[in-house]
Amino acid sequence: MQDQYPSRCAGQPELLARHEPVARRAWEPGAPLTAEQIERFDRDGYLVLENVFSEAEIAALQAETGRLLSHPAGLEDETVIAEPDSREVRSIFRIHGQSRMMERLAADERLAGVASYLLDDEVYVHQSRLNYKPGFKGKEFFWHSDFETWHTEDGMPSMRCLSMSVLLAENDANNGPLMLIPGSQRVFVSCVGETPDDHYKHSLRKQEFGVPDEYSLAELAHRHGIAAPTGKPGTVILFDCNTMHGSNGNITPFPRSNAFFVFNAVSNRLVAPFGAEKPRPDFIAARKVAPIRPVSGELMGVAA
Ligand code: 6CS
Ligand code: FE
Repeated sequence: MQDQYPSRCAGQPELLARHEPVARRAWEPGAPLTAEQIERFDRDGYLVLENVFSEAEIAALQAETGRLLSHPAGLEDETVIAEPDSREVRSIFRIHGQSRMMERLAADERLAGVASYLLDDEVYVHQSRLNYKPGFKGKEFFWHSDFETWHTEDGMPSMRCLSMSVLLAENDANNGPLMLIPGSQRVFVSCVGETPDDHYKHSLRKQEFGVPDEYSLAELAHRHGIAAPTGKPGTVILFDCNTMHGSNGNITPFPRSNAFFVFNAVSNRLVAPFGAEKPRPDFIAARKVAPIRPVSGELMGVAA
C-alpha cells in the first residue's frame, strides 16, 4: 500500500496536504448533529457538545473512574501508565475492555452513533483511555497529531478516524485543558526522527518522537490560532484524528479527568505500520475489528 503520509523518514519536516474529507457526510434529516455542527467540525477539526450526559450518568461514570483509579491492581498491568516523573497514574488504556460501564459508554449512540455518521461508515474502538491529569502532578502532553502516530506506528491507512473526550471533571482554563489548532486537520506534518523500538513504553508517558517541529507548529498556530475548549462534566469534545493538539501540565489542586474513545472506520482498519518495525500492542491499537452497534438509552447502572 502506497504511503500517502510518510513520516519519520526524512531529514526535514514537511507539510503535506490531506487527501480525505474531514466530515464525510453532509447533514440530512435524522442526522445526530445539526448542519451547523457538521460544518463546524469539518472547518475546525473539532466540535464541543455540551450536556451530552445527565448528571446521574456522569456521577456513575465518576464513581467508575474512581473505582478503576483506586484498584489499578485489578487492571491489566501494561494498560496503567504512570506520569513521567512519579508513580501518579497518567492514563489507563483499554478501559472499554476492562470496565462494563466504559464498554457501554463506548457503544453509546451519543458517541459511536455520532462518529459513525461523521465517518460515514461502521466504527470500532481503535483505542480507549482514561486520562487523569491529577492535581499538582498532571504533566503536559506536547503538541502532536494522533494520526501521525497511528499511521506510522499502528498502520492506520487514512484519516477516517476521530477521538471523543468525555469530560468527567471540570475542564477549565487553569487545569490543563485540551488545546487544539483549528484547521490543522487539513495539513499532515511529517516528523523527523526514526521510531525507537518499543517506543510506546516511553511515548505514552512523554512523547518525544513523532512530535512536530517548532517551525511547523508556529506556522500552524500563527495561521489558525489555538483554541482551548472548556466545559463541565458531561461535555464531549470530539476531534479529528489529525487535528494538532496538546495540553499543559496541571498545577492546580483540581484533576482534569477525561475518558477518551477513538473511533476508527471499519474500512480503515489497521495494516502493517508505515514507519515502525512491528505493530504496537493491542491495548493501544486494536487489530481485531469489532463493529459497534450503537446503543440508546441511559448508561447501564444509572437507570432508576
Ligand atoms: O500514542 C498514542 O496512541 C497516544 N498518544 C497521544 C499523545 N495521544 C493519542 C494516544 O493517546
Ligand atoms: Fe493525542
